[in-house]
Amino acid sequence: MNTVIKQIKAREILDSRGNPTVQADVLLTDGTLGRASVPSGASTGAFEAHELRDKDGRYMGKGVKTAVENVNNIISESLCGLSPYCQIDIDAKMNELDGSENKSNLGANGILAVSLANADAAAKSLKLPLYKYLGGIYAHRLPTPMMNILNGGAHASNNVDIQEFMIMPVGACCFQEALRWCSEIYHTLGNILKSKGKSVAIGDEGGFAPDLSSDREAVELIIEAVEKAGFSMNDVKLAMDIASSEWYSNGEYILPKGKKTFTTDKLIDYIKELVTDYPIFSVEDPLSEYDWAGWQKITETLGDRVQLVGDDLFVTNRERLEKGIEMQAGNSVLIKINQIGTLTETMDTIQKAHNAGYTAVISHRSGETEDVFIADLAVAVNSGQIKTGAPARSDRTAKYNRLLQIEEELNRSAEYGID
Ligand code: 2PG
Ligand code: MG
Repeated sequence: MNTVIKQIKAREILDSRGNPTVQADVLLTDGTLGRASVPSGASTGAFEAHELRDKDGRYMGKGVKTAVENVNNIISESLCGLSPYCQIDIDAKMNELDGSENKSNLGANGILAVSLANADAAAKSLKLPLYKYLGGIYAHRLPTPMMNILNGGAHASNNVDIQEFMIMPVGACCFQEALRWCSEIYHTLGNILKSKGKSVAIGDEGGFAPDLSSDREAVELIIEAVEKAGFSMNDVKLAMDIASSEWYSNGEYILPKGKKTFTTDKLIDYIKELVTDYPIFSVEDPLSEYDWAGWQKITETLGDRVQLVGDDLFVTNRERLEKGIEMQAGNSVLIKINQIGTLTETMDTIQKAHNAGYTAVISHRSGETEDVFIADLAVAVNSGQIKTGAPARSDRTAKYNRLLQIEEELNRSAEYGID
């Protein structure tokens, strides 16, 4: 007898910030249970798929009971009886049921939970690890982590305006070594901050969140930590998420904490100085999701020297990415599954990026759960890069720990890093 979906059940659970989010179970007729939980952003892009929140008295309005009910009634009724192996059909069916441009009727949070739980169930029922089910025989590349070890912006209550300062252990031989390097650098940074009398409190993604005098101080502290931990800046590169959409208002960039204002040109000049002075490999959201002309300009100026990643700009959306490719805006896309809301559309955007010579960086959200789907996805599509926070806090380390398991399982066929 053919295996089909027998039952779908969603529930409201908590994410790493203590806010509600959706978890879904997909049960198959062969007894297999697939499960997935959905993350949630703080610095969300204006063009993301709609995260449905109840906006009532529960959980300060952040409850997701309506999204859960939509799964348990509308989605469940229409998907039960379908084959779990036809992911494209299942995702298309949910989009059809929703009927909106941005999944605002049923909620992208509910839809995504089912989409991912279905893939999990399908993989388990075929007795395949998820990365192999999603990626096939050529899924073998362990990603270079982009580890956010110093947090600012909307992810921390310190005075730092840039949201993320990250390290990338590009010179490590394998993922296991890369993870160790990052952990040693992270702890060394903590000790340096303590010795300078600075706070070692952490932000939403597990990185330290001290008050600092400038962005340069943040970068220099990290370089000091890398070198003190015994590594060279040839082997460990830096990355930043400027998250500048958060600053954009009426054509200007107004930094809320530093109370500075930049025009597009001045912000490009400033980023150019940082990239010239420090070993920075990647800059995410240097300009706003509305500033297409600025993106073209920065890509023309820096695109051959540095990876320019569109997060809020592209929101994992194929059409926005196509526009960027056409306009030569950026050279990389950040992939966040809940920005677009189904696995099919996520894979579609990744393929589009790769075909156009753009890199695709698989990413967590600042609000996460213990779900490790993105670790398997990163290997499945041979992305070469993953951004999933500091080597601290289980919501972040769960993904890194899953990558350790995958590397062990792939054994000699595993390759590490950016291709
Ligand atoms: C980002 C993310 C993840 P958020 O801007 O890249 O680091 O943050 O989930 O808050 O959008
Ligand atoms: Mg970002």
